[in-house]
Amino acid sequence: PVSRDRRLALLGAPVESGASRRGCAMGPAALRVAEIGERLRRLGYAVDDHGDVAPQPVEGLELPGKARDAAAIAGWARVLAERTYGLLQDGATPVVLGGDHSLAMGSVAGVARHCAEAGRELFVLWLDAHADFNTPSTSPSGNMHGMPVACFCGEDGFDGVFDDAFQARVGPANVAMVGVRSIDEDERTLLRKRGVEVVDMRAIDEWGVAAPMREFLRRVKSRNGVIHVSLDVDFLDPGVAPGAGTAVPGGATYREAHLIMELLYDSDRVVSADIVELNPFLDDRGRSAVVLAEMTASLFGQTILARPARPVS
Ligand code: EXY
Ligand code: MN
Ligand code: MN
Ligand code: MN
Repeated sequence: PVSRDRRLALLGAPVESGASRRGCAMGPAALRVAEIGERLRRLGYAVDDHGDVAPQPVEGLELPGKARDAAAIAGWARVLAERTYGLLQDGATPVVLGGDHSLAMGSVAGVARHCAEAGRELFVLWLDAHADFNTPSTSPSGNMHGMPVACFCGEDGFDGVFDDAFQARVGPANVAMVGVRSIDEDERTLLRKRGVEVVDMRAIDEWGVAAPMREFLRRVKSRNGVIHVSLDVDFLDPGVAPGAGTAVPGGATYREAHLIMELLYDSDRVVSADIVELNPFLDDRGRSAVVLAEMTASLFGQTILARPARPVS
């Protein structure tokens, strides 16, 4: 059985200027109303809610190309890198509550630094309708929530976001994207060039989620790696989770999403997570907040099925 004597650390990051629409700043509050902490405590974990972080003040950062509000986004990224790194160094499991997906520039930077220092290979599982692999020079919108993966994979165009302490990167081959169904042209070219694994919704419809997930987990295990899970609400079908600012039809079903979480829990290799892009202003009576809170509980061992979870072969 997978240990539950870990301490889980909730960290709110009410950032929204990376997104195209306002509203994600209310995400952490909505996830707390959905009892995300209490659900995890009921599973037996010690859960510390550290409240919401405040961004570092950053003056005059200009990124070449289109990157709206780059200085402010960098301010959030820097504080999140420091905090997630510190929590992992203290032996806790950070769960960052967003806020828009630009926050992952910071959370993953912190996890990557910890893993580099601990000599553990880091893999990132990106659950999203989008690849978030744009750079300031490829982005069609300049919205930085479409850029975090390119940033932590070390693509050009993000100089100055972090100081020297947080230069650790994730290799593009160590990123697996699941649920993708909306990619920009230049983004697609860059993804191919870098060899990022993209399990799009077509692949899920043909193979289901279990086969690609088992392959990913086998690779992680073969490298004795650890996993950072980044869950974007728009990974789910909008019918399941309407509270998304960049919703795309044809997303993961409720069960496909839960199965991914259950397989991740069985792997016992998840060291950190982001739960992002929830926009309560667009939600339907908190439905999406509850689904995300349930998904997080599944990620840490709550099974909604009768039989006990079987270990991944
Ligand atoms: N690819 C589009 C862009 O870069 O503007 C849309 C990105 C949406 C990103 C959301 C967080 O997943
Ligand atoms: Mn995203
Ligand atoms: Mn998305
Ligand atoms: Mn399907």
